[in-house]
Amino acid sequence: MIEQIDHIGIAVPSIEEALPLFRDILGLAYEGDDLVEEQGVRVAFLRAGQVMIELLEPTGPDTPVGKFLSRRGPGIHHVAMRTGDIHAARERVAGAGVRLLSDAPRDGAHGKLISFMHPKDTLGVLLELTQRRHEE
Ligand code: CMX
Repeated sequence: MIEQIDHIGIAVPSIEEALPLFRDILGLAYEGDDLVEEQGVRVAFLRAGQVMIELLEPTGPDTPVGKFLSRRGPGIHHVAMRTGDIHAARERVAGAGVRLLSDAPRDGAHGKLISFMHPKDTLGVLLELTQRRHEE
């Protein structure tokens, strides 16, 4: 059902201030940024082989990432699992009793479809299902 880890989301107060570590010191290729207004977050992608690092900067304090930062500070926010069929993946996890945080897949960065599972049902780790649009 899951093909690979798609990306690891890291919450940061400022993408601009986080970029020197990931891009300049670690040497990851910067692959652009995006504003996901629905989630209240600006994201920047850096390639680490087949997996992306997604830096997440909140657009305000009353957003999921803004609240995460104020409670915990910067750190790993979520792990995204890539699937070729997000609808089937949603049915499978929901059938196992894992709560999904939306009634249907939502639009994520770079035109992907995404769905989050509740971290209370996934061992404290916020897990995201993600499907690239062209695979629909
Ligand atoms: N990882 C693990 N646990 C998390 C978490 C995270 N990223 N975010 C919140 N939690 C935990 C909190 O620690 C808290 O636990 P306790 O009750 O034990 O203290 C609990 O979840 C509730 O946290 P909260 O701050 O009160 O936040 P809410 O209940 O309002 O929301 C959640 C929590 C997960 C439902 C919400 O953050 C959410 O909907 N997240 C999914 C959307 C999202 O994160 N979008 C940004 C990324 C966008 C993208 O990648 O495109």
